[in-house]
Amino acid sequence: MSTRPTLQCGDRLLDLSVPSVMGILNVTPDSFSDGGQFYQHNVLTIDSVLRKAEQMIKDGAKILDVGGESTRPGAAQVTTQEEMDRVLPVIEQLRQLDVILSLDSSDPRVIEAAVGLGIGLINDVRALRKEGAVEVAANSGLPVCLMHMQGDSPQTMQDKPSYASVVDEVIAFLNDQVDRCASAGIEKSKILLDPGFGFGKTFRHNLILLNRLDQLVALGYPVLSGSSRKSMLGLITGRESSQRLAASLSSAIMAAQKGAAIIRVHDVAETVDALNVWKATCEEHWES
Ligand code: 8Y7
Repeated sequence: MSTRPTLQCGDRLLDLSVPSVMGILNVTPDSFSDGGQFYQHNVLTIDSVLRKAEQMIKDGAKILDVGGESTRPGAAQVTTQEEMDRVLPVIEQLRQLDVILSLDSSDPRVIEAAVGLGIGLINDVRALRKEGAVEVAANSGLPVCLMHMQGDSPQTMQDKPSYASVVDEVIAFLNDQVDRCASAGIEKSKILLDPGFGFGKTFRHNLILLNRLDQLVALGYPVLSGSSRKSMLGLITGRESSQRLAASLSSAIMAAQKGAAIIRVHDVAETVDALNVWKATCEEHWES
């Protein structure tokens, strides 16, 4: 019997033998593309988040990524308390569902509190570079997704992205972060990597990174790819974020073909269908 590669995410196991879909749950009033969807008169309604989460699970999401900080370029900064007030009640409610909960946060105090509520994955766009974050992550024993971003913050990352070689620099950065995390006691088997589409990158940088995603995969860590509705797709198609579904599916398939393990998306049902078609054509999944 062959053993499938898996990743232990808290009390749940993620199958890494096929690409998994991570559904995006932004509990922010101001996020790119879907900000404010769970707010009524400026108040977060947990019930609407729960309904959306249940739908995403029905549609085939294996992971839900809960985030309370908008990383849209130029978005207002959030305080620790505000971020906690947004994400912790949601995590508490979603904890009962049959899905891996991922926390999208860079704040060690928010991460620590969410770990206490039973999340299964830490997803940090700042790759645990905030003071105290790597220690909290190491103590949790949970897997961590380390994302590349040029610069320290979404507020400034798009000022003037520049690289001699974007693929080499992203890989060098991520290798450095892996070493730093390993030194802090995070097992390498618990690390995932992400090129960070749109984070301190020009249109061309994003295209090169997607085209060369296999080079990141070749490092041997599961790779998370997040291009859903991003501006690179808007530049190619000339469409607004709400009209970028077809473009998002196309980039999701490309990422899967290049070996990505997790695809982070807004549109779960459609992405699961598209990936299933791709998967059916992969030799190891042919029905006899
Ligand atoms: C990514 C992400 C965002 C991504 C990972 C958006 C939180 C912007 N993008 N996390 N977060 N990778 N790991 O458009 O690409 O969803 S926020």
